[in-house]
Amino acid sequence: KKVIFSGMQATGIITLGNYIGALKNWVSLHEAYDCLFSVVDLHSITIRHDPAQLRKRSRDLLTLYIAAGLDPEKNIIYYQSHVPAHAELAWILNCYTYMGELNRMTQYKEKSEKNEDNINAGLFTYPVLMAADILLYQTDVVPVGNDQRQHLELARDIATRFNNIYGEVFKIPEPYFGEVGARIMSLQEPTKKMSKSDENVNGFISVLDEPDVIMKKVKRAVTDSDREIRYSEDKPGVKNLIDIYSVMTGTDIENVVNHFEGKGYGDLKKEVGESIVEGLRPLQTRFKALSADKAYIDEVIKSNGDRASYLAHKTLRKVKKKVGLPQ
Ligand code: AQP
Repeated sequence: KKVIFSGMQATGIITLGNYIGALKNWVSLHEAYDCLFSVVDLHSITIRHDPAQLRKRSRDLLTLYIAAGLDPEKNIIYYQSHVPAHAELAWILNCYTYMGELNRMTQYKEKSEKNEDNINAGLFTYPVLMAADILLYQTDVVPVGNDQRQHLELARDIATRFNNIYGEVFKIPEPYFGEVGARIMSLQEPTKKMSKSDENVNGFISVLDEPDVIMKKVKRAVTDSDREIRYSEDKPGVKNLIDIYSVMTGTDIENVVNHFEGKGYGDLKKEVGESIVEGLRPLQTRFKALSADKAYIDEVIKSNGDRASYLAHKTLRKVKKKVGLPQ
């Protein structure tokens, strides 16, 4: 079987965007591949955070992976920080990555503009840690949102460079992008992507939001002064709601547009809100049950972390040998 690696940061409770753009796709792939799904907690400390909150959110995220349908018997679901090989390989790969390459990363530019008072070296070398995450497991396929395309390209360049010097050490990973249109935008600023760390809580729907909160946030969603329900780039708010409804109900865009013909924005928002509430209900129910089972989650963390470590060390040993670090 081919290997898949992917991960998410516990910088907030994951949003409907993370669910549609990542988690939902992972579930559709998890049987056909050997999958590693990581809670990439080392990545999360590149921005200022509250330690207790990070610990709680990391555990919630790992639990959400399982609640969404990923299987810790078949897949490997683990904390990145429990496998020190990630940080070790990242250091080594730092020495094979150029400043110029990292300077070109648009996410770094965006994040450093948002966090002007804390532009730390970790934020700058974030893509190298991400390359290490992927390359450690000889990953074939990386399912990511479009926003991660540039980082994945860099991981491929670093791997190719390393292989050119030392022979075939790393597999060159291929990207897997989910369905077209599955980029979910902020409900308040529909030209910006929905983000879990958005300061405006009305901009995103968290997958653990209560039904009444979901309905309220969708009702407040920014649309436009027009009244027509049309799927068009010049109507980003309406387009986003149509996208969400389409994914949550499994209906193609054309049929969604037909469904809403002649209806108003009030109807659209009500039905979109309901589709989200219903779509997330099974996930929320399983999350509650799993969270209450502390012993089970602890066991998954331990056993899956060990399985990840075993695989990671195979690659790390090889890399250390190639670069001449003493065995
Ligand atoms: N709005 C989105 N629509 C579709 N997919 C999305 N992803 C993120 N936002 C959307 C995908 O979700 C995965 C999670 O990536 P991450 O946790 O590493 O962080 P991110 O991409 O930076 O996501 P956020 O929610 O915007 O987090 P913060 O606010 O912390 O920066 C990735 O596969 C991503 O493509």
